[in-house]
Amino acid sequence: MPRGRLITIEGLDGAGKTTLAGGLAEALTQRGIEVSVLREPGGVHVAERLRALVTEPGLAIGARAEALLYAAARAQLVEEALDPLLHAGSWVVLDRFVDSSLAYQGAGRALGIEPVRSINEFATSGLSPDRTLILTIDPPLGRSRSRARANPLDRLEREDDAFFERIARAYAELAAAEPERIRTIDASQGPDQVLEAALAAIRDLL
Ligand code: Z5A
Repeated sequence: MPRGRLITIEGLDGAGKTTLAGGLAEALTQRGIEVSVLREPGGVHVAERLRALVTEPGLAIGARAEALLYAAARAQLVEEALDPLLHAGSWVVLDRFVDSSLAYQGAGRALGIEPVRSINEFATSGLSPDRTLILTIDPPLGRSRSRARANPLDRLEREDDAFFERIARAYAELAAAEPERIRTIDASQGPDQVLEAALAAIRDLL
């Protein structure tokens, strides 16, 4: 049984990651590929509990504790869902993964990319995506899309513009450093164009 493929989707809030994950899974299913869609933080029971904790608006959580909470949720997801699915030959479309921690905690919280990378190496036992699609969007456009939804803003969504600008810059640097794994897609386009660009970016894996 060949190992499945891990496709991760990254980008700022409101970039359209969840929308793309659904569209991509549908397109892969139509091609006869078995695919699961999961999200971070979350995807399995313990990680969903950690998600509720780490996104709760009223909590004061230090930057290091925040990075470790995201890494703990990820460790559980890898052990309980990602490894078994990939070993069983299933593809996984994952809404956020390690690059989110590098960008949000490493750059946004200014903990540094390398320390955050190292706790995540431990959390994931070095699991790396076969392809990562970063949806690029101007922070104000992403914010306006997020705010158009009925949900109240979570703990991180309440941060200022400079926080999100640091994250956008970090994503651009990560993409430049690993062009084979990471492809960027202009997320200011409509959902159909974004899906088309995503399919083009994973064509070599199909
Ligand atoms: N976080 C972190 O700090 N460190 C980590 O390691 C991880 C996460 C894993 C929760 O993540 C928070 O955790 C997040 C980052 C942090 N907080 N912040 N800030 P999340 O992924 O659950 O939250 P999110 O990024 O805020 O998700 P989101 O707002 O749902 O955004 P999205 O998935 O990218 O967008 P969407 O839900 O697909 O679309 C948003 C709206 O735009 C919706 O109305 C769509 O219909 C619309 N949309 C989507 N695509 C388009 C296009 N192409 N054109 C026009 N309109 C569109």
